[in-house]
Amino acid sequence: MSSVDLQARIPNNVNLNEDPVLRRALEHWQPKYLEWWRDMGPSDYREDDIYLRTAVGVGRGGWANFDYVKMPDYRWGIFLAEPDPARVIGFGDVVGQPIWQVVPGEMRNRLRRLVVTQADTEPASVEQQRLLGHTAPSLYDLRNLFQVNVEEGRHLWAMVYILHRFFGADGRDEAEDLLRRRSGNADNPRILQAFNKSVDDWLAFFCFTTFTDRDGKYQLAALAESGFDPLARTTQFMLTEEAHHLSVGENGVGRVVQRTAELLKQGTDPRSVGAIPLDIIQRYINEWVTASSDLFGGEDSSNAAEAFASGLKGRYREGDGIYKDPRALDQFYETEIPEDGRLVRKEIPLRRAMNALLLDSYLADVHRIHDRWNKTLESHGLAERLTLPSSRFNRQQGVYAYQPFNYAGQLVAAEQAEREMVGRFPTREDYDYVRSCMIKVHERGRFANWIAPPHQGINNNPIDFEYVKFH
Ligand code: BYC
Repeated sequence: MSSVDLQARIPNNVNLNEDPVLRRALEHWQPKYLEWWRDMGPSDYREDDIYLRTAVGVGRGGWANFDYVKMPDYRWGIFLAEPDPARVIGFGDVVGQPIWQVVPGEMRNRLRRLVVTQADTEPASVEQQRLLGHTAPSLYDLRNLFQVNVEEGRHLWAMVYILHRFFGADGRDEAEDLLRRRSGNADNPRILQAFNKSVDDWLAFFCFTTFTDRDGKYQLAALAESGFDPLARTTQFMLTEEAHHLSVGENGVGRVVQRTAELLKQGTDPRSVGAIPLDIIQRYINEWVTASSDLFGGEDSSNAAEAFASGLKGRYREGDGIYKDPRALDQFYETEIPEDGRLVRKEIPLRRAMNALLLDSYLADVHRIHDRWNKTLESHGLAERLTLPSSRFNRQQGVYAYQPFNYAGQLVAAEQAEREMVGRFPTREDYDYVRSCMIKVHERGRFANWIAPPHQGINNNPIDFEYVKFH
């Protein structure tokens, strides 16, 4: 059991006090992080007391503490899941070999790239969401936004620890760059496309936390299988926090759907009362599910094959022993790929299809959520249903990128494909309308008219709990 030091300047369970060089390096990075948080973290609300959970350990059942905290005083710490002394590498060419506590030299560059890509998404999301506090539909939602934000900040710390501890001067340079790139900046953007998109309203935020954070869940789960044990353990613990972010998204969109369904059932046009019509919700879903699918990279990828072969990144739930061959050799992933204007059946060697496999697991999860939202429509006696586009539609990465697919995933003529795009994504008017609905609500237990209250509060508190105390 590693001991947890909560009194240290940087709370941690990685024995920072026994490694003064590392501790000093991280303490040197800390004020730069705080400066970034001040400039790029949530705008305003600095003096307010937010009812937040803070990670204080990694033990089962008791890892977090809930209390009022001013966000700049949040205790961002470094926590790795408990080591498993029996663990061996579970996949790839190195299956069955001991896990590594340091980075094998030949894997350094590949691993650094994976860690930096993961790390970069964390501050990016905070930057994307920085203005949303001004239009929160309730205290409950305002608190959830800030909870997500501070924990994405902690996830940045989790990755920066790995960079500082295992990648020397290169890692320290990368950690600095993580605070320099900016979401949406033309000259110095974030690495992955979806993290440069704007998230200017709460429907976009809920779609982001449903679809983009969910990519985080699957990527972290794949890294949690890593033969590089510190990365596996840090991502395992990140997943514990991530679950809440996903529920904020899934329930958030669900509550918007519910409110719209209630209005439609009583014969009220949502637009007449500042709520959000289903067709706009549908267009937001189309936008975010397609952009988030691109985050899995190409379906046929030599990068992914090498990361798998070398034991750096496994499949979803690899450690549960659900795959028949942990080496993934002599097997193929069957798919259809466009060639010369038609779809051709193709067998991709399984190792090269690791991104496709992860995307499939992700999309199965997305379909489950979408079914749940449709159940809400059904239970209100409505005939309308939300849909999900084919995973080939509107892709910018991988084998389907920029190919003329319709919404259902059929290859069509270029002009028809262009026509298919019309009406599928939010228009300027949609964004303007949704933004016009975003009126902040600060009274306890009250919710904006475009969203239903949640079923329960946070940490067994009532829904009308004072989740934010303003000063
Ligand atoms: N945008 O071989 P390919 C989260 C690049 S979210 C831009 O097809 P690969 C979170 C790729 O880098 C989870 N570039 O795919 C959520 C490569 O470039 P190079 C984040 C892209 O490399 C919400 C080239 O295209 N974690 O945690 O196997 C809030 C060919 O790539 C994109 C990770 O992503 C793109 N969408 O896979 C907060 C895990 N896609 O090498 C947090 C770590 C691909 O030719 N990252 N490219 O210059 C990875 O595992 C991999 O880097 C990727 C890409 C899955 C992203």
